[in-house]
Parts: sequence; structure tokens; C-alpha cells
Amino acid sequence: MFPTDRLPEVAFLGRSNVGKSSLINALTGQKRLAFTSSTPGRTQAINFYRIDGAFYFVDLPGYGYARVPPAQLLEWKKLVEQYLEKRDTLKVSCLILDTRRGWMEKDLDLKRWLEYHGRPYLVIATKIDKLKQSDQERGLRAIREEGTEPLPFSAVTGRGVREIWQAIAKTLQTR
Ligand SMILES: Nc1nc2c(ncn2[C@@H]2O[C@H](COP(=O)(O)OP(=O)(O)OP(=O)(O)O)[C@@H](O)[C@H]2O)c(=O)[nH]1
Ligand SMILES: [Mg+2]
Repeated sequence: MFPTDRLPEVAFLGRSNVGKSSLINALTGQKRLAFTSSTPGRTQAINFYRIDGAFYFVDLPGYGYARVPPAQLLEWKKLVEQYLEKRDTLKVSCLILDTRRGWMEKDLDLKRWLEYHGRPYLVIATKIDKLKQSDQERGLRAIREEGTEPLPFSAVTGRGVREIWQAIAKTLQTR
């Protein structure tokens, strides 16, 4: 089910509808590489996108969508935790937060989980275009309170694409 060519992988994690697939599309400059939707819970499986034959972007299904039946929630946990725990080609995860909402309970659970398992991660503060300047700064400050520096991003304006690429490239080089 997962690729076996052992290329390094970058995973995209976050709540349902936060903009994981949109970030992948913005980073690759391909509008429809990863399927995006205004219907939460669109990405249900783990999707691997091979980039330049050099590594994979891994689009994981979102969490925290209230209307998911319990059985499916368990499936999600099994699938995602199995991937995050065992996958030795995974180099870095991008934990994506909505700048308007900051850290929510499930995000903090995931952050602690990644830290406990020694998994390196970047924090992306997305949909920043939806906030006016002063609220952007307030949102970013709130995210910093958990001891991480967020990378501001907008799929609409393209803000942050270069900085996120630089951060990803750095983690791919050092491991
Ligand atoms: N304004 C704005 N809208 C965004 C941004 N990123 C994503 N969206 C919108 O948010 C919705 C969800 O985006 P997706 O990329 O499908 O989100 P996802 O996290 O992949 O969602 P699931 O796969 O369902 O978990 C879509 O309607 C996007 O157009 C952004 O930076 N700014
Ligand atoms: Mg998606």
C-alpha cells in the first residue's frame, strides 16, 4: 500500500478542512495534484505524491471532524498512527493550524504525540489571508505560546511558499 522505493517523505497533518491538500498544491505549483474540497473529511486515505523523483509529499486524512462515525475515527487513528510511528522514511511532518483558531485540543494531542515519538515537525499557520494584519499577529503570537515558531502561509496569496520550502529542504538535508 505504501511506496517501497525508500525515498524520503514529508507528511502533511492537521484538522479536517484546515488546508493540507491546498498547501501541497501551492508548494508544488500544481493546482490539482492533491484533491481539495470545501467538504470536510475529503481526503480519506494516505496519498503519496512523488516530487521530482526525489521524495514524497504525503497527504494524510484530517482529524477532528465531528460528523465522523466512531468506527471511522478508530480507522483514522490506526491508519495515521501506524504510518507516523513505523515509517522510517518519514523525515518531517508539517503540522498545519488554522491561524484563526490556533492550537485546538486534537492539534496539541498530535504535537505531544510527535514529540513523544521523536518525530521532527514544522508548524504551518494557514489561511492567514482571512485575517487582517493585527489579527494575523495575534494569531501567530498565540501559536508561539506552545513553544513553536509557526510559518505563516496562504494558499490564496502564496505567502510562505518559499519559507516552507526552505524549512523542508533543511530537514531533508540534515537527515
Ligand atoms: N482563504 C483560504 N482558503 C483556503 C486556504 N487553504 C485552503 N483553503 C480552503 O479551505 C478548504 C479546505 O481545503 P483543503 O486543502 O481541501 O483542506 P484539507 O485539510 O486537505 O481537507 P481534508 O482533506 O478534508 O481534511 C477549501 O475550500 C480551500 O479552498 C488558504 O490559505 N486561504
Ligand atoms: Mg485534503
